[in-house]
Amino acid sequence: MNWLDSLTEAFTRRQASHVSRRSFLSSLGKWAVGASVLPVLPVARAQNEAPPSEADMTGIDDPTSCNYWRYCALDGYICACCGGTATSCPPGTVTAPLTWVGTCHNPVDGRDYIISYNDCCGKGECGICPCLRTERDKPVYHPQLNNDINWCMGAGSLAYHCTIGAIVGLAES
Ligand code: ABN
Repeated sequence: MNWLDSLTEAFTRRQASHVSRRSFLSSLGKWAVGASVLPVLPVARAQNEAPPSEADMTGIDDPTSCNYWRYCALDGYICACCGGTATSCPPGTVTAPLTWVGTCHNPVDGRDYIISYNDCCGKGECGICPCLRTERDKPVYHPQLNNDINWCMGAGSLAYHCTIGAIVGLAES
């Protein structure tokens, strides 16, 4: 281990003679800030979620259940419980023209579909059938792929009521 001691000593002496105290402290500070910020940087954590287990499959074909296959990235109240359907807003609400999209697996035909999640707006929160699923949900800096946004901003009224899940098309792999 003598060689390591010598090497470390030589390196330390060299640094001491070439680097001022101020610049050493400044570098140390930058490293400390960098190391503390790195773990809190936003990352997409939802990408590798496991598929639902056998026990979770109840309701996978029921549009009023949060387990319905089309709702794999739905965050909100299910419109089918609020006087609408899986694809249409309840009477008295307006379908938001801006949406976010997800890709859900249909277990019946084994294919993946692109789903448009439209918020229904113009009435207060429905409050029935809350649902939060996050398959392939992306951080908010990919807004079109993030579900935690009130998309009523494009609908004339910011009042959020519920969310539908309409098939846009097949997701080609
Ligand atoms: N897109 C559903 C939603 C609405 C309001 C607030 C958060 C999420």
